[in-house]
Amino acid sequence: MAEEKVLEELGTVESSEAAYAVHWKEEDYYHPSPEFIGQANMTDPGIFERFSLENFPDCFREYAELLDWDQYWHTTLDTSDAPCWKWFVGGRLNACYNCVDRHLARYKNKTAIHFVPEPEDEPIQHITYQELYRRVNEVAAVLRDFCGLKTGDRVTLYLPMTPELPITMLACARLGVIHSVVFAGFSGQACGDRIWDSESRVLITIDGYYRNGKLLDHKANADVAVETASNQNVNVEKVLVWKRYKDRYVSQAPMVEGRDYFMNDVLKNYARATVEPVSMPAEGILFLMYTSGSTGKPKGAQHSIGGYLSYVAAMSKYVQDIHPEDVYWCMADIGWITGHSFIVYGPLAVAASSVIYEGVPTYPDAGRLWRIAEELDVNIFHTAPTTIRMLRKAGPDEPLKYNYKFKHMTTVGEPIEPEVWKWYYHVVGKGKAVIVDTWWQTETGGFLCSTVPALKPMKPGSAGPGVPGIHPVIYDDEGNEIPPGAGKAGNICIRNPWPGLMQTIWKDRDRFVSTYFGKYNKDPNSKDWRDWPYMAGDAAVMAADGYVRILGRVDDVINVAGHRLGTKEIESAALTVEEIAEAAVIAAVDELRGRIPHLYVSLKPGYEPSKEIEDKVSNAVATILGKIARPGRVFIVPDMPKTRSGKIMRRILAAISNRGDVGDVTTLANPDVVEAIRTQVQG
Ligand code: 6R9
Repeated sequence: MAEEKVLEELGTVESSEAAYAVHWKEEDYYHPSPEFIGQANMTDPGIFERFSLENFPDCFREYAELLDWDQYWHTTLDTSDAPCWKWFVGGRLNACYNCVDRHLARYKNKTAIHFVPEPEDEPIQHITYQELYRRVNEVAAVLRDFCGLKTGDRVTLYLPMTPELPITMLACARLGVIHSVVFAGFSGQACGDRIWDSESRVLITIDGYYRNGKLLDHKANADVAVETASNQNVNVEKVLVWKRYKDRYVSQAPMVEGRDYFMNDVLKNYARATVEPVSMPAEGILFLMYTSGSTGKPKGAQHSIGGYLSYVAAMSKYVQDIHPEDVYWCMADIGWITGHSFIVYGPLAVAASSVIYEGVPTYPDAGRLWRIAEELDVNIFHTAPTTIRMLRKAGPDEPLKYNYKFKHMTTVGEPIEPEVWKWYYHVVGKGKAVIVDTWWQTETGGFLCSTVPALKPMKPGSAGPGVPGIHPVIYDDEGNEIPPGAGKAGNICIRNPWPGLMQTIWKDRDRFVSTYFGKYNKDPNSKDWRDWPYMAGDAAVMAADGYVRILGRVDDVINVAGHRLGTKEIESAALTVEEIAEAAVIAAVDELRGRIPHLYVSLKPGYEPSKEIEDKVSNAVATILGKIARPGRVFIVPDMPKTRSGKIMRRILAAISNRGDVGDVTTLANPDVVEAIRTQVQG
């Protein structure tokens, strides 16, 4: 294991060379049961032929036809502004209509959302499609008539896992208002920076919510967000505050006169209001989703309406195999892309009954999830390796005590170790459910690599081949293809555009082009999509069968428990502490969370290392970026290992944290410090 982990690690942090050899044992295939195949949405092997590159781009009409259009498109793919691809040009539709209104004829009494509060004594809410329709319309009326929002405006939603979040998102989509959802676990400051970048005049939040047995005061964070934005000259005019309980306000933060309004009160004036869904161009903007990049500034991935919704609807139907009769539960947070695509837009577009759970998976005990699954008769389950590892540790035999029955399970967010995959398969899935390991990104809207479950066998630890319409390729640093089965890792790219790919980075086209296309584009003036492979930023290996195994990030983004954190963001936060001179963060392998940040800092002259300084640094990171970014360890070191040009060698620090080989250090400016740090860290 050690060798594989270290190789992965070097790739995760600072890859100087894309291609390196990888050694592991090929895993055996696992096959779907005849029972699963018999009921699956996609059983036609011809789909791969239909989505071959010869049929590109017209093949993607098949996905778009899953939606209801007000007007059909005249051009499937417009490449004139390469690589900002435009899909289904000329088409018009409304995303909210497709996720709600169109289901009323057949499913109005069917549950759209099962909301499970964390406190186990609070009743589960079952929101039907009819009720969802009514609530979304009322909120849309508030946004339009009370807030004055119109098509193209941005709104920041700083909301946790309660039904108010998807309801507010859908209300925005109904009006063509662009939502930017900020994960509720992020700090107020982080939210404020995102309000600032998106120039949102309205913030929608909630007074409080439950996590791990505690009622958290969220409005207090929202106030920090508004202040942070206004310090950067973006003034939030209105803050709409949902109440976790209709009859009481659970935050200590005062409501600001003339700025803050209780959504629940305002809504009373809009009871039973209806708002016509605005017919939007396919190329309109549905939402922004901020993700960490390699510089300090988070980037707003900008997703379209027609292309995005077509793509996620198809993925929910064919890869997740969701039927309207299923009860589908994705454990991700809606504040991340997985929640946008695979709790809200994809599942609702295919008329799913979707579970939203407020709390943490192991509260109050390791049986909680399985009790929920049993009670609601969940049959499709979707979570991340970090949660699977946590559940496996907390209650390895717990699932077997409950009488639920999954037909399908998903894993997403990080590479899953084959041992963990097998526990998921045998214990959580009881050996009956298929697993799809879906590799994709905030930027890509929906899945890139995964098996189509009735058509391809599973292989533990491998995501699978490209989904229909996605053609992955592995390049070395020089742009040569590494053939399948070569046993060498490289940069995974996608040869072709697809409708789910983001349109650009909000207000930063140059960054979009250089980050995702800069390395392998041969001619910046080309309008031919073949000249613009999309570079995902992950290192990967492709086996002879075309299955892809993802090794981790090649750029300096750390993936902690499935959440991406920019090294620069963490380091900048550490540098806000007065005593700190330099900071370097690396991804340390952690049994439970996959990766945790280890932060190495050096002090300004005149300061002595102390526990207080370590705590100060750790707290600064948690306050500025949120608890998720809190470093697992802070090491105060005498100096950073550096190249002669002064570049900090994070790779060496990663090798020390992970007890790997530091390699040749003789070319460093200060080779002696490596030994000193190793002794300090490893003892
Ligand atoms: C959907 C999501 C994207 C990064 C991605 C990769 C890692 C995601 C994975 C996976 C291995 C999988 N990643 N899914 N690695 N196997 N099935 O997670 O989006 O938050 O943008 O992260 O996550 O490194 O580049 P996002």
